[in-house]
Amino acid sequence: MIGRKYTDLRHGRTSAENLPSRGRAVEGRKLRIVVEGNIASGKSTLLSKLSRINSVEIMVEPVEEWRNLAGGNLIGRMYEDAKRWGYLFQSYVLLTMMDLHHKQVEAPVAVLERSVYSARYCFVKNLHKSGVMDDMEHECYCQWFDLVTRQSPPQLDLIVYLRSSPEVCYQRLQERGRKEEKPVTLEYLQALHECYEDWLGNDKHHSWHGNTPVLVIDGNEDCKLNNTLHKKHCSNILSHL
Ligand code: UDP
Ligand code: D5M
Ligand code: MG
Repeated sequence: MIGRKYTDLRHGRTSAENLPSRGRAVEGRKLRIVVEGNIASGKSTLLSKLSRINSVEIMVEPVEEWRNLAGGNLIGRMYEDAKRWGYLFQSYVLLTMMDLHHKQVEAPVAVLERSVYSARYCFVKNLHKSGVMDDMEHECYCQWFDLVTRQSPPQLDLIVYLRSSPEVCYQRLQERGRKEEKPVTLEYLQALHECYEDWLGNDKHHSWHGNTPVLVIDGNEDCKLNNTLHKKHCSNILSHL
């Protein structure tokens, strides 16, 4: 459990001096949380609320880098033709996300949007399962993944799974209106949802990553209709450290 003052979000800001000293939050040790969930489940929106806490620094997914690689829009190409660009995209996600995992931050708590693990256990798994990524590409990706994560293991102290239904995600995705995401179908979101459920839906602690605790949050509730919702989520997250 983290210090009481630290979790007090009434004023939207707390002090970095109130370092936690129990549980995973041992004084002096910086903590890393990853927020996971389907496309348009509400991760970035939740992160922007978490960023209002002084002791927290957020790191959003490097979508802008994926949009601009040597002048080309790699994520756009991946959505247009995943068979041609899927492997290259995943290899760039691995590179950019590993960079994010190992970025040094000043704040006691860093919150990342997604991780190399969801790339592998949800997106890549789905690409392979659906036959878009062939066996050789998959094998090569997995060998790279195993090598880099073994040599530089990402620190994970808590996984927050924002569980939103595929239907809710689809509606939010359309409202968000990113042009690259036009090809995204409800079926694709359903397939990813299944992968997320297989990966994080059942465990309270994740055995594959040193028993990292998994906190599941209902993402279907709409923060635009309930302005205290994020305060509740933020307190809940910090109380699990
Ligand atoms: N959104 C919403 N209600 C919520 C959370 C998010 O309407 O409770 C909207 C948000 O404004 C955005 C879209 O849903 O237009 C997707 O949210 P976000 O980008 O945070 O999702 P992510 O893809 O990062 O999970
Ligand atoms: O994720 C941002 C966008 O990036 C969204 O269109 C999904 C896509 N994305 C993120 N990671 C991957 C991987 N590993 N493979 C394929 N597509 C990916 P958002 O959830 O909207 O914040
Ligand atoms: Mg996002």
